Amino acid sequence: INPVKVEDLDALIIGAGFSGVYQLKRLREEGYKAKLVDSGSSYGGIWHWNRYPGARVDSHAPHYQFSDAELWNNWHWKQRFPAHTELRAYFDFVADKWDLTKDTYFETYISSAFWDESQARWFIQASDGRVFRAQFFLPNTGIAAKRSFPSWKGLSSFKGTVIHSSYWPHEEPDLVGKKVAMVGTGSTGVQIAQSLSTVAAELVVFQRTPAMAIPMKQVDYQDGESAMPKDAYPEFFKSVVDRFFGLNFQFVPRSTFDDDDAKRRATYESLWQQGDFAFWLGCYSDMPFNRAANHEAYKFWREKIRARIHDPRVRDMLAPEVPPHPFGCKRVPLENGYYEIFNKPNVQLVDINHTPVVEVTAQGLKTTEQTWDVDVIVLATGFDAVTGGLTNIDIRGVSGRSLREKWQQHQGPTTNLGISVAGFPNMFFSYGPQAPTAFCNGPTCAEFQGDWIVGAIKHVRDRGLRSIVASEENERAWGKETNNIANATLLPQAKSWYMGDNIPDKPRSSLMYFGGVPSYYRKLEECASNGYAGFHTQGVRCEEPV
Ligand code: NA7
Repeated sequence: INPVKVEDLDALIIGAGFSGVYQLKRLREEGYKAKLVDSGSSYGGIWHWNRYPGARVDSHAPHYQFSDAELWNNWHWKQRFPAHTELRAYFDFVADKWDLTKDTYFETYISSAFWDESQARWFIQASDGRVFRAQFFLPNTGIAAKRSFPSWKGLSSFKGTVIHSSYWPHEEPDLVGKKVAMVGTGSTGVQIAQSLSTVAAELVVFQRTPAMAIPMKQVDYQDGESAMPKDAYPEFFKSVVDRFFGLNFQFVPRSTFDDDDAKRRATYESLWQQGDFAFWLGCYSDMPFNRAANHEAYKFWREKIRARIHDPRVRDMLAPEVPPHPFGCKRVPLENGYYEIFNKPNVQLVDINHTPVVEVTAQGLKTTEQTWDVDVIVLATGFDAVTGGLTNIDIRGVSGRSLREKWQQHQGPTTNLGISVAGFPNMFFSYGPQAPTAFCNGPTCAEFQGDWIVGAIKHVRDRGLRSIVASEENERAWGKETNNIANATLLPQAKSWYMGDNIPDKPRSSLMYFGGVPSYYRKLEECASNGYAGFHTQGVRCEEPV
């Protein structure tokens, strides 16, 4: 290492999304020297990258923002579910208000990080050769930092354009009048298909598993209008950690079959009319656990969806009689007219579960049944979710042990409280594995996990300690608890990224803590108030490195 290039810091934070931005602000408030790096060129994290047509957040305003009054008093959302452009504008506004740019390095990709025990410092290397030496390493890489591509033969020989959803060109490609193949029907595919159906001459949607999407019910706000009076915001933001998903949904406090047919139907109908995630996250309390209860919800969903599709063959493909998995056990997309696009003459649906893609030719996609010649292939094929951003970096802890290898050996991620890994001192992440993460409103998790992380850092610094790290014992217990909770639900009955199923050879384990935000939040609080129980600290302040 060339010492000239080493920058000394208290903390190096990766990721200019909600988590990283919040940690930079908080650490600086506490007087620490921290820097934020991101491989992208603007703030927003996932919103920097996800700029495909139709990209918008599925968590509604006013939840999806920071709780700082200085921000929300001066920011007015234009829509209940803001688009990526508005979200990036919000991040720029935050960066300005919080004066973030002087401590941010964009276009800086961190390729490796190793813990030097003798100095009790992380050495963190960027791919351009720069090195940061920091006591604390905070990789907030998010859930979607590593793209997933199909392994089809011939993809590179395609003569047209291939675009992954999260690598959409900043110069918007002109798709007017083009023939477009779009692969994948998760939340991303649903949004892209809705948008492209209005511009492409032909849009062919390649579906492996039908999405069980529900109506978003977008709302446009007039100037200054908000879903809630702003004087209610302070109480509201305090209460988000008491909500299961950090969002304002509560399960119906009854079981599905406690209600007779008429009452159950009325309940479903009212949830459906609310739109948003109400029919998923606010449904009967046994829906995530009981197959019969779940199927009842599926039948209602199916009836609603089928009524919107004209062609009986397409109806069966999009909303089959036998569900491919229990309702809500894969991420439920929110849609705005998704099902109606399949009534349009320029949109076709191909079931690649029955007729798989065999190869990509110079002209397009070839399935076992037909060749589809197109100008553009859009891949909405997802991510090595939750863990991919971390395992992409060569992170080495005590005795040079690799995080990637540790998680491979353990057949899945290992953490204590979804925030720290045994053997990797002074390293914390927010919105990562074995935390509520995708089952928690992003800014909610970013704030309370961020506060906990800053608290742990202060604990170490104020006592003149060298380091803090999860204990192996607590890590095992947390892994067990996380997986036990998942196994008590129907979630493992779906092949989803929640369980690592979407990536070939990725070990199957629960990538998230499904016990809800309130319970998780209490556990973090208890741990901190008990002197970071379950974590080892090492005494004696390290000498300043020479
Ligand atoms: P998802 O939810 O992982 O969806 C990816 C979609 O792509 C899904 O329909 C997959 O089908 C399909 N897919 C993936 N690989 C292939 C291959 N090889 N062949 C055919 N089809 C494939 O990613 P999204 O980007 O939609 O959403 C990610 C999350 O970001 C989202 O849930 C939000 O939380 C934010 P499958 O269902 O596996 O059969």
